[in-house]
Amino acid sequence: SAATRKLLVDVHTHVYLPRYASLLRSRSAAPRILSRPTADGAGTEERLVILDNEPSGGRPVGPQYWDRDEKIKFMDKHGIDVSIVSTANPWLDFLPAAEAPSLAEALNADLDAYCATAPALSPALSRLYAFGLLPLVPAVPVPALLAAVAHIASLPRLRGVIMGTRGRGAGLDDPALEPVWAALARAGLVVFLHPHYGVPSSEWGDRENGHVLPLALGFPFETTIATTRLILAGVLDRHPSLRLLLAHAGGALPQLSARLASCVAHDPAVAQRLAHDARWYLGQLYFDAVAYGREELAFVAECVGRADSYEKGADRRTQSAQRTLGSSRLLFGTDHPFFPPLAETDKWQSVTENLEAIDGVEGWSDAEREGVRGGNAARLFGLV
Ligand code: 5CU
Repeated sequence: SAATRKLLVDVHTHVYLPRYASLLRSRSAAPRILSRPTADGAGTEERLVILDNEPSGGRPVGPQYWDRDEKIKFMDKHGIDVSIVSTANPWLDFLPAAEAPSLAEALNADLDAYCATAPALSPALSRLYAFGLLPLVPAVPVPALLAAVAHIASLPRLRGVIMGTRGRGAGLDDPALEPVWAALARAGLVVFLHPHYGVPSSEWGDRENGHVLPLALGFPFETTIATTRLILAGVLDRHPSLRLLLAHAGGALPQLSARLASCVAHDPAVAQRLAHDARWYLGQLYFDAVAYGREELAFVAECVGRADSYEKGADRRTQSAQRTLGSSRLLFGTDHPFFPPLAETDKWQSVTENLEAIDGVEGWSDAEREGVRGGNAARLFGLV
């Protein structure tokens, strides 16, 4: 039965719901959806332009972003049992504070309906759950954010929130967010932290590299900086039950965590603010497994599994216990509908690469692989 079968759960999969796509179509500046003649002049095509200076006139966009049947077809094609969908970037970031709360409320209700009316796996298990949206824009009153958290927590298919890196405009170390972290932790909502802005385009030089540098490097660097600032502000010390899921396997944070710990240790003003060695915080986080390589997954799991061993007086875990602990924080994702195949194929390479990476990590047991494929998500999101 669906309850006992080992589930494949996709925690990184996006939508632009029809209400959101209409908003993007109504705009004349990024983020927007524009319509233009096709190259052969025979018709029109829609393009998604979500960044200023976006190369190549944006990217193709179509029903795979808003049509739920397309999401289910994609899931069926890849054997995905359950998806936790999230609105794709840039969420509501560009809206005025007067408009964002009501649109967040409407989109969160839309998301719950999108999930609730989909075919279910069993009476107790839907195929679709979602991360809601908070109206995180400059000058939005904190009570409006708290009302959005309460609304999301009341919607049965919404199990978390997706959040960009800017918070209310001042980043995730903004003290104004304190009550929001507290409310999210209390409600047990998972916070999916996702990039949008990358690093300044002036860093990418004059050579035409399409979307490669902003997506491959800019996105994960942005996540790395935002999460580091949140850690250094003591958010995880004050809210130990906050569950934070980092996009793209945490970007460069695992690779840089020992350097971060060393820099903190050499800066007493920062070190005295933190309750733990900087590496410890990795063990408090969750990471999507959207890394495309087995070595990368193994490395993240190793850093996470060892995270608390740097504390003074820490017990030494065996290597295999560290591996189990580390892999328990990794969760399969696809990034659908981004990274579609360029030619007609059966399965999407961006999906098969991530599944092969999970299968290929040396030393993981079957149980550890099953955890990353779906068991960890089932526990984190309360699916079973
Ligand atoms: O890699 C990704 O997650 C994405 C995304 O979410 N949005 C986007 O514009 N491109 C890639």
